[in-house]
Amino acid sequence: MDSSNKTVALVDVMNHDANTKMRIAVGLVYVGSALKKHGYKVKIFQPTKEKEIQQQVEQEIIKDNPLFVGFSAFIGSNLAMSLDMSERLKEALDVTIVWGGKFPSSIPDLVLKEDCIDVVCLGEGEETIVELAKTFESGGSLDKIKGICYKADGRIVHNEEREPIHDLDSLEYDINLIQDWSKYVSILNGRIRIFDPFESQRGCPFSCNFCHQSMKMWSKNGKKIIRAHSVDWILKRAKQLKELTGVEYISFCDDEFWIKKSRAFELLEGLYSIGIKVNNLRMRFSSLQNEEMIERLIKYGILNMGFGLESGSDRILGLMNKKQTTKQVEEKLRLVDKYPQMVCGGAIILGSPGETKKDMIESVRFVLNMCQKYPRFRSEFYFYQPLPGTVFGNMAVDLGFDPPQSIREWAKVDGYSAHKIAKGWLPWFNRREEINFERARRYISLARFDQTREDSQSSEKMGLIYRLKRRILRVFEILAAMRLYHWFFYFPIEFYILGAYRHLTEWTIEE
Ligand code: B12
Ligand code: SF4
Repeated sequence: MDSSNKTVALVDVMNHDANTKMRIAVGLVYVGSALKKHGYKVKIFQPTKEKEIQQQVEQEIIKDNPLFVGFSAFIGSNLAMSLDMSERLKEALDVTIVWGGKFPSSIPDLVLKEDCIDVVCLGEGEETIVELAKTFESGGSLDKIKGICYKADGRIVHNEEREPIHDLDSLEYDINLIQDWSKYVSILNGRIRIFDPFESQRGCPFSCNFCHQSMKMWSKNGKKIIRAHSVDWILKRAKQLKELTGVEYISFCDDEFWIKKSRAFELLEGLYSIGIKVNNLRMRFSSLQNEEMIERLIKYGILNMGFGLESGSDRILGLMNKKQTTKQVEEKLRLVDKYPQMVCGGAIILGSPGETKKDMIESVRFVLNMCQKYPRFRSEFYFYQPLPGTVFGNMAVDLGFDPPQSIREWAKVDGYSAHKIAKGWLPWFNRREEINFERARRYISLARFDQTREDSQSSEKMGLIYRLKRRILRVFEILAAMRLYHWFFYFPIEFYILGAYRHLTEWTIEE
C-alpha cells in the first residue's frame, strides 16, 4: 500500500429529493476503494437535488481542500446539477475536476468543452483513478494514463484505451465508505432493504439496440466482454453489509443477472443461508425457463421479479434486437401466474427510433391486456432517451435527432423530470403526435398499470380517508387506462380536476 494523506472527494448527485431513499453510488464505491487501498483518504458525497444540500457538500469539500474532485455523471438532470457543482467548486478552489461514468464516457469531447472539467475517465475507473491521483500528486504528465481524455494546451487529448478489468475479484469494494446508512435503508414487508448495493458481474451476452450493451466498446473480436465476481467474493461483502445494517432484502445492479444459471442459483442460495433475500430480481423473459426454476426462486425467498419487457409490439421488439416476442412474454407470464405468491413487472420503452403511433397503441394495449389477465403483473413506462454510440442512438441521428451540443442540452433529455419533451428529442413524431405523446406520458403515470400496488397498500396503510382517496384516484386511473387504450387525449380535464383538488386539500397520496 502506498501512503498519501491527500483527500479525494467523489460526488454522485441524486436526481431526487432528500426524502427519497438513496441508492449506493456503486461505481464510486469501487473507485473510492481503489484509492483508499493506495492510501488516499476518500469521501463519497451523494447530495440530492436541493441546492442547499449541494452547497453544504461543496462547503465540506472546500474545507477538505482535496487533491481532486471526481463526479459520476448520468444522462438527464443529473448532468446539469453535476456541472453546476463542478463550476462552483472550480471557482472556489481551482481544484482539478474529473468526470466519469457510462454517459460521460460516450461523449468525452462534449464534457471537456466545459471550462471547469479537466479530465474524463473512459469506462471502468478503478485503475485509472489511482494513476490519476498519483500523477496529480507528483505533478507529472497525464499522457501515459490509459483510458482518459483531457485538456492540454487548449486542445483535447485522447489517450490510448484501457483494457477492461479481467479479474473482478481483484477489486476492492469497501462498504465502509458509505457514511450514513440510514439514508439508504428502507423497510419492505417489515424488513430492512437496501436497493442495489452490489454489482455481481459486468456485461451481457445480448445486445439490445437501445441499451448501452450494444456499444462497440463492450465487444472484443466479435465477442461480448463479460466478467463476474465469484460467489464467495459477493457473499463476504453481503455478510459484512448484514452485520453493519441488518439488511434482509437486496437487489443487484448487474446488466444481466442470469448469464450463468448455476452461478446465479449458487449466489441466491448463499445469500439465503445468511438471511438475505433478493427483492425484485431483474431478468430477461427468456431467462425464466420453467416451473422448476420458479419453485427454486420461491425457495430462496424471491417473490418479485422484474422483466425487461421493453415493448408490446412485435415489430418494435424486432427492431430492438430484443430476441423476444409478445407471445413468448405471455407464455412466461402464464407460467408465473401459477404461483400466487409471486408478483412480477415489466418496463416498457415508448418512443424508440422509428416507432409509430400504431406501435405505441399496440404496446399500451398489450400491457393493459396483460395487467387484466395476470393481475399480479405490473408495468412501468419509460420514454426513449437516445444514448450516443448505441445502435438506436445512431439510428435516432439518422432519423433526424440532432444530438445536443452541450452538457446542459443533454440534461434536458431526461425521461424522468422533463415536463415537456425537449425540442427535437423525438423527431420521428410530428407535432400532433408529439402533443399526444406528451399527454400519453401523463396518462400513463396516472393509470400506473399497477394493480398489485393497490392490494399491498390498502392492507398496509391505515385510515378511512386514505382508502377513500385511493378509491377516487382509482376512478381516474381507470379513465386514464381507457384513454390510453383508445389513444384519445383531447380535453385532458382530469388533470385540472386532480390539480385543483390536490391544491385545495393538499392531497398527499404518492404521485
Ligand atoms: C442503478 C441504475 C439506475 C438507477 C440509478 C441511476 C443513477 N442516477 O444513479 C435508476 C433506476 C434510477 C436508473 C435510471 C435510468 N437508467 Co440506469 N442503470 C443503473 C444500473 C443498473 C447500475 C449502475 C451502476 O451502479 N453500475 C455499476 C458501476 C460499477 O458501474 P458505473 O457506475 O458505470 O461505474 C464505473 C465506471 O463508469 C467508472 N466511473 C463511474 N463514475 C466515475 C467517476 C469517476 C471520477 C471515475 C474516475 C470513474 C467513474 O468507474 C466505475 C467502476 O468501474 C446501470 C447498469 C449497469 N450495470 O451499470 C443502468 C444504466 C446506467 N442506466 C442506464 C439508463 C439508460 C437509464 C435510464 C436513462 C433509463 C430510462 N430510459 O429511463 C434512466 C435514467 C434516469 C436518470 N435520468 O437519472 C444506462 C446508461 C447508459 C449510458 N450510456 O448512459 C445503463 C448503463 C443501463 C444500460 N445497460 O443501458 N438507472
Ligand atoms: S438483455 Fe438487458 S442488459 Fe442485456 S443488452 Fe438487453 S437490455 Fe441490455
